[in-house]
Amino acid sequence: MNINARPFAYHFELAHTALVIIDMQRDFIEPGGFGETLGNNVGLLSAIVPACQAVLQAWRQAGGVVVHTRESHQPDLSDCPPAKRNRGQPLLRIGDHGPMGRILVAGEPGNQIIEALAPQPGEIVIDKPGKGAFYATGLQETLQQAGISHLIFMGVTTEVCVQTSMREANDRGFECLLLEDCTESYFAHFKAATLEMLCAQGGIVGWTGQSTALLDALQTQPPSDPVKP
Ligand code: TIU
Repeated sequence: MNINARPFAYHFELAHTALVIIDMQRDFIEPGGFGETLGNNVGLLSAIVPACQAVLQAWRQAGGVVVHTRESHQPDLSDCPPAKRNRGQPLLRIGDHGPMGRILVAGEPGNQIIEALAPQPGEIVIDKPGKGAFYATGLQETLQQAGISHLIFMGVTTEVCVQTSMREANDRGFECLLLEDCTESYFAHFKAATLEMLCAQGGIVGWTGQSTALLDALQTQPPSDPVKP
């Protein structure tokens, strides 16, 4: 399939492409979680949920591989370096008790992916202690075993976990597309700058494009059996 994108058309084959949804968790999108403790207006991020839902539904219908990530730490915080926990002056630190449970800790209510984008059985779920989806996870091996060479990204936040993950993926040889209307930041100018820099210099990190272009391409694709991860 070919879809319109920046800096030029993005080509992918469904059987070798995964939809990667970065950190669409209550901790970043709802009040009382990690994003808000850092001083951010978390209300800004929910605007992308309908577009993400439309892509996820179409991708599932087409039978494509889906990867969900969660930024999360073990309850004993053994995977949270002090440099991360002690940074800045948040209202609550990672591991502290908040209104949605312990901040950014695996298994807590706030650490779950929002209901609208909840993983389905058979989809890959990656708990990651860093901002990038490849650091200290088995994601690279999982994708290689599934024959995946292309990644289509959605999620939050554009300039932190999404950009870090896309850069890690690009360095590992994956061909990456970021859906512009399916990613969001707490800072509009950071989102705009990130989109611009990722696809500059002939696609130095990868491609960016609109979800409608992907949806149109998927509609012309005959339904297939789900691709097994
Ligand atoms: N603070 C911020 O913008 N983002 C994060 O801490 N994590 C993610 O982007 N997921």
